[in-house]
Amino acid sequence: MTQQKIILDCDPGHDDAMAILLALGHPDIDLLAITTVVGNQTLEKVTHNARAIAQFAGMKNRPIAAGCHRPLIRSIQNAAQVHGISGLDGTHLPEPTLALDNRHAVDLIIETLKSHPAKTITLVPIGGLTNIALAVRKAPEIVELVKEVVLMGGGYHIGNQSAVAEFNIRIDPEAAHIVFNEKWPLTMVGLDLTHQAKPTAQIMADIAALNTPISQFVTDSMNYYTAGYRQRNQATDYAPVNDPCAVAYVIDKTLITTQRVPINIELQGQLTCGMTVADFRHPAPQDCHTQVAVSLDNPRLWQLFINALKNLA
Ligand SMILES: [Ca+2]
Repeated sequence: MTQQKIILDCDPGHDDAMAILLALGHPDIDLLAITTVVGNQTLEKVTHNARAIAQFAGMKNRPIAAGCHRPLIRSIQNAAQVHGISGLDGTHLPEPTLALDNRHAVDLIIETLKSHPAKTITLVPIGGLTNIALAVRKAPEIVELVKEVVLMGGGYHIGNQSAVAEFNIRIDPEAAHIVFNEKWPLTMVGLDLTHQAKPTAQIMADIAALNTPISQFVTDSMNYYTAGYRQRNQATDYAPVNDPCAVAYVIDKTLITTQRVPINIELQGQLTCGMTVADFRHPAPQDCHTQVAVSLDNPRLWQLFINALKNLA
């Protein structure tokens, strides 16, 4: 099977870290570059975290570049209530020595796309869309070069940052508007899908049983992430993980069912700003370039993830 080449644009973040582990550990993914963007925490913190997790997982000879330190227009909103002051609270990673690429993330994305054959690289944004929006404004020709965009963000019936808006879209809705309106094939892996991605106690036990430094990191991450989730939701199960679902879809498209539907981003609404408005009223038009992720084979997602952790051990 040919490897899928991806660029992962992220803001680690506990679930971003798990997405990086899945991308590095799965043999079907060729992770060409990691780029970072302000989101769950400041650009400085998420870039530090990306370097730390990539080094911890043994990434070599692949660039990591920092991108935008704030959204296009709006002021910065972080997710410290979910990911803590560091962005990875509750975990213990060694201080990274991995060098940061000296290019801006936007330039690294453009140059990487231009240095590979057209339509061989999938963009996987799992944070706010600021870097991707600026890349396509700076170099509009990348629309034709990208194989597809598979992003974690949004939700067609649900929000988390507000009643109807998801965090990654809500923090930079103008950037999301740009990205969703370019004519590249785009899959929105939103909250409707990712809320199905909850590990069971048995899955968490299977991860712990790997008994490696990386499995310990995942256990610490999930314990921290789940404690906040249980408190906020008065729940007793494990927190769902968002970002790994986008990587999993690139690895195996049979894990997730999708529906083609036009999607646009609300920019004006006092109550609805950042909503990913999906129009399900009619069959999708022939030229519809967007689709939403609908249902997940959750046991297979976790099997994929555990296998990736084994490969990294
Ligand atoms: Ca993220």
